[in-house]
Amino acid sequence: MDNNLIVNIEQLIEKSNSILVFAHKRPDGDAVGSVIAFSLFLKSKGKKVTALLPDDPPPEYDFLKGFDSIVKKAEGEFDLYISLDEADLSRTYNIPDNIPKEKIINIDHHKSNTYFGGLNVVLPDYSSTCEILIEIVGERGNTDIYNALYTGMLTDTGGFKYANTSVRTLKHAIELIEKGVNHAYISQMVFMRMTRGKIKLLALALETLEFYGDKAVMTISLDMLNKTGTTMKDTESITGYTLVTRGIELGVLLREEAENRTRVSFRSKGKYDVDLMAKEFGGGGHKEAAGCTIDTDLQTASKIIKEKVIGL
Ligand SMILES: [Mn+2]
Repeated sequence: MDNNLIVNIEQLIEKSNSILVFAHKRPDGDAVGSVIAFSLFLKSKGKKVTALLPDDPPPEYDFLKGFDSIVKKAEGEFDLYISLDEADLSRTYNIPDNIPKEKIINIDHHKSNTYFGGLNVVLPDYSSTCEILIEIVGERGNTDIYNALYTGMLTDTGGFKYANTSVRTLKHAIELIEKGVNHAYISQMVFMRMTRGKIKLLALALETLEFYGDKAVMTISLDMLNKTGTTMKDTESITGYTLVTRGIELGVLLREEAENRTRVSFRSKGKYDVDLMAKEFGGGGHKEAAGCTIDTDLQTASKIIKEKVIGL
């Protein structure tokens, strides 16, 4: 990335004392990793930092140092606001109202980003926000910071499996491993530590899989969460299972968030642009991973998706 951008970020940080670092609702590994990494980085520079995620971060990231100091809500004024992995400020909540635009640094890799900051570092060809931060932090991190950055890059690329994994991404991964990141340990922490409840939830979810040509639909109801003693944050990584079947090009996961609110997540192997699909329902994301919320009950949402996306 352009070195001038890094210099501009540095200047804003140097001028500021209290800084709010935050990411989007329903945080994924990139949101958690980037918020943790950048807040640790700013703390190492002697700044007074508040790290915020508006919803509980998924438990698979609890091994990252700094996980326990993330807060859910922040009020009052800060000298500087750093938004990470958010296409738009509407993607988050629990942050102070009416933040002056010039006090916002917007660092993101969504191509739908609305450039809401005074300084915008929007790089859609980067795998993850963490990958952008790797270049900003450079040699000035420590193991805790590098672990968090590796985690975000690992999860946003599906373990370096998705098409967003570039040569640069892999070079950055090597760089972090050379700096002491234990990649096997992080993989185990992130991918091999499901709770028994979550495994049971996954089994129930797999039972609901329906196949329509090259498309697959999976459903998770509140009743299934209750039965397995799980919560919404346990469902984040289940979406990927909609796409693992041979011949399936589009995976859809419908999650009942409340009586009249259904979260719809889309995954694609590349044939379908799911960012466009999600946008039709007021959502968005990337070409191969996107989501939206439909304000209806699970059954109605399922009907809408089957008509408009599956073509039934
Ligand atoms: Mn991301």
